[in-house]
Amino acid sequence: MSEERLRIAIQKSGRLAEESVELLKNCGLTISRGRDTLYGRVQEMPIDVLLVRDDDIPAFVADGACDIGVVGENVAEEDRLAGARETPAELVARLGFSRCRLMLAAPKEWAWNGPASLEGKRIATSYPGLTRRFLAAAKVKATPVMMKGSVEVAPRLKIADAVCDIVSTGATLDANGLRPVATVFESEAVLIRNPASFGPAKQTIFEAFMKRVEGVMASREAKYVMMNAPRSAVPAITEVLPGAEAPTVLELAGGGDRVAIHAVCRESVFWTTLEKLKRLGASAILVLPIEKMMA
Ligand code: PRT
Ligand code: ZN
Repeated sequence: MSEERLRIAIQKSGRLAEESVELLKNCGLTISRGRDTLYGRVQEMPIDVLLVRDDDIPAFVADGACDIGVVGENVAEEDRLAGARETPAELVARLGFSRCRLMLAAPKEWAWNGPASLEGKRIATSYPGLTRRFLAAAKVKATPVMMKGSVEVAPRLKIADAVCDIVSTGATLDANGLRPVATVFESEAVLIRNPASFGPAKQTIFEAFMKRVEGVMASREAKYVMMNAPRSAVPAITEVLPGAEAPTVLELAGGGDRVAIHAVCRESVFWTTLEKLKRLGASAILVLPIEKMMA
């Protein structure tokens, strides 16, 4: 009997590709690719990787060609709204990379008076579902015009009056005489899964994989913080440490009033946090990255 393997779809090349591979790498997984450029095999766990176009990922996952996939939430949500599938793929985790916004943008010369300015207009977009949902919520009647790419040129070509497109820095809109006027959807890379239940073997692989993904996500922001401080300041210091559980308090050699405090902070540690610690009497403060974490 052939060994059961979990199949994950990731983008072959593009804005998600590098960080998707990086995520697997941080999970301790290396992809070996033979001559087949579509298919990779993970050595460390029974996982196969399918390298495809991002637009195909929701369908592959929903239909079971793949068990899980990494895709932009914008693409996953648009697929869900299209309603073409009986049971669309399910979102299982937000991955914190490829952050962007789907935004409405209008010619710079327009006097923008809120979404009502779009009444009766044509809006070029690759995301008609998300655009329609926004317009319906804003009670505006406008027509999305589907375009697969180069959406930003539509107003100049008189194909549409405005656009609804992905924005990251805003440079593309600016270069085309457009300005962002409203956010329709905030997106980041997400992990999606097939909605059907996996068999027990696959479920075990999936859970082990997810434990690693969660570990990677948790350790990304997390820091190990160490300092010396007066024993009496321990409760106040614990309050200041962002997202820390009960810290470890250790005696310092030579005794005295001061102790060493060690804590794992699960949220970003900023300079302002260090300044607060200092004011509470802490000294020799060290903030270290955490490579791996498992609850
Ligand atoms: O070939 P394939 O079909 O796999 O890839 P693709 O070309 O369809 O997608 P790709 O690689 O461009 O984007 C994949 C995902 O990355 C998207 O679905 C988003 O979730 C996310 N993402 C993040 C972006 C951007 N940032 C982005 N800036 N997707 C597209 N853009 C485009 C946008 O469409 C516009 O043309 O970049 C331009 C705007 O960028 P700024 O920086 O000028 O604002
Ligand atoms: Zn695409």
